[in-house]
Amino acid sequence: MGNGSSIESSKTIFLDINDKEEKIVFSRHCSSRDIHELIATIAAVNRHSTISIKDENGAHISLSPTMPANNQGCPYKVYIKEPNEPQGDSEAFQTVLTQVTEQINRVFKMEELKSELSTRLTTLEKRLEIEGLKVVEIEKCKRDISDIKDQIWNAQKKYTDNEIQLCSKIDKIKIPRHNVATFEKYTLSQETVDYVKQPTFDIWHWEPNEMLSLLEHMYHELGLVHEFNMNPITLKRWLLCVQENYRNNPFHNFRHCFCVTQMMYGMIQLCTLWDFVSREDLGILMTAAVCHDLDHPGYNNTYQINARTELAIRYNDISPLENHHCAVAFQIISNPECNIFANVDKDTFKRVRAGITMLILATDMARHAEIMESFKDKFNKGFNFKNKEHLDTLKMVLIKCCDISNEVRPMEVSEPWVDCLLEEYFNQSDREKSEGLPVAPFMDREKVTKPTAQIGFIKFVLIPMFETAANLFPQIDDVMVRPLREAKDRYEEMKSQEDNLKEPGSKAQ
Ligand code: 0WF
Ligand code: ZN
Repeated sequence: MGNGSSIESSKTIFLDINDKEEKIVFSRHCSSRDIHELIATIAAVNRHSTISIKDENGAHISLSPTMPANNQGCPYKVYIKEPNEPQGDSEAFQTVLTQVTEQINRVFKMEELKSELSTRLTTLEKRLEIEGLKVVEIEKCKRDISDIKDQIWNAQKKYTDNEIQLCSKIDKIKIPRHNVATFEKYTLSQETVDYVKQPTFDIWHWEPNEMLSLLEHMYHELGLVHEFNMNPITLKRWLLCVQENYRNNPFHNFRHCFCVTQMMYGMIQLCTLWDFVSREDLGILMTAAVCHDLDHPGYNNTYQINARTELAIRYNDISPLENHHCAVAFQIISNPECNIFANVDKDTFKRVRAGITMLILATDMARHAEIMESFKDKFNKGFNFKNKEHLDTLKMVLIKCCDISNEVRPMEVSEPWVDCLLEEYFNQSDREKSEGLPVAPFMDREKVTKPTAQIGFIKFVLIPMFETAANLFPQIDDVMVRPLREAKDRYEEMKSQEDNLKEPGSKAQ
């Protein structure tokens, strides 16, 4: 994460692979499949091989990021069973056909089971809620509900574990391997509850589980769980699933999602937004923030389009990333176990879906000028909170502000983000160079420095945007625009120091 937290959250395991000791290091937040694939790569075997590991006593160790650490010289022994040997053409074809048929059947069975269980679950939940059952019946009912939920969860897990090859890669979402029981409930102190409302909140201080608890808290505190009649356990599962579907990029990762959502929560508090917009709109703003960069691959739209990636082709070069983030968001929601909007009526769901989609698509910086002009136009004509178009542009400006708001935060919090972003940018430009694609100067490690990257961005993008928002909510000026001006001054100072260190005559651009 740029401040050493990724080092603390990594784990080292020693393995005996084919009588050779190997050391593997992985993040505690990676999936079991990531570890499986890592071992398969080291052992140079097919990634679909069965891999099991045992300790020196022969006890099986589960292959997961929570596996117990061991020591050098005392490695876990790795046992690999490769898939069947290649067969003759017609035999191989028959095997593949059988496997595909089995998988199709499994998918249909799984869908049937999910649908049947969901219907039973809804009926039971309705009876519990409406009929006012006797205590004994209620307890039985609750046990049934819990059993059914476990069955759906396990069925869904088996389904994803089967790696259905029929779906293209981008159609698959990751379902968390661990259940909500492992999503520990942190008791948040009053101090934390107050602090998380501030843009000064130190977002680096928190472990992934703590961030999940903080997000959960925000949904409860804003009255969104009540407004959308959310099942609190579904909220937990949804958050876990969202976390699992952010990748470990240097910048576009789950901590960025947390940062943007925490800033949205902070702006809602700062502007007492509940006095101006509905709870439904608050839910749209928060949920769009949570989902806005889901499954970001770490390479921007320009790369996607120039490299003619699967995403660019799928979305015809039109905001491919943002369309993808949004599609993944609704793939997650389409899973009954993670559907935080399961209990709203059809019309509400339509409005919420349209609202979230509009906001995620608005985060494409290629649309920056268009959206800002549209908002300024409405403001100049007299902003009307009752007018849907006016409200839509305001919500778009708000999510845009939050998305790129790092420099509003105190320097100790904001600066590591620039390193993370430059790391991601440099990865991209290195790849573009190696693939013979055009490279943007602000991504080129030969051309850009921290202050040069930030000065123009703060001066021409951030300050004007936050000043525009401050026209409607003047409290933004002191709390957000002022730190931006201070950040710009700081980077200008940094740049003159850099310039002074350079050889005379080689003045920076
Ligand atoms: C590094 C700099 C930059 N600085 C930020 O604080 C920040 C926050 N979000 N983003 C940021 N980029 C981007 C992530 C994805 C989209 C926005 N970048 C901006 C670029 C170097 O330089 C400019 C400057 C002005 C206009 C366009 C690019
Ligand atoms: Zn973002």
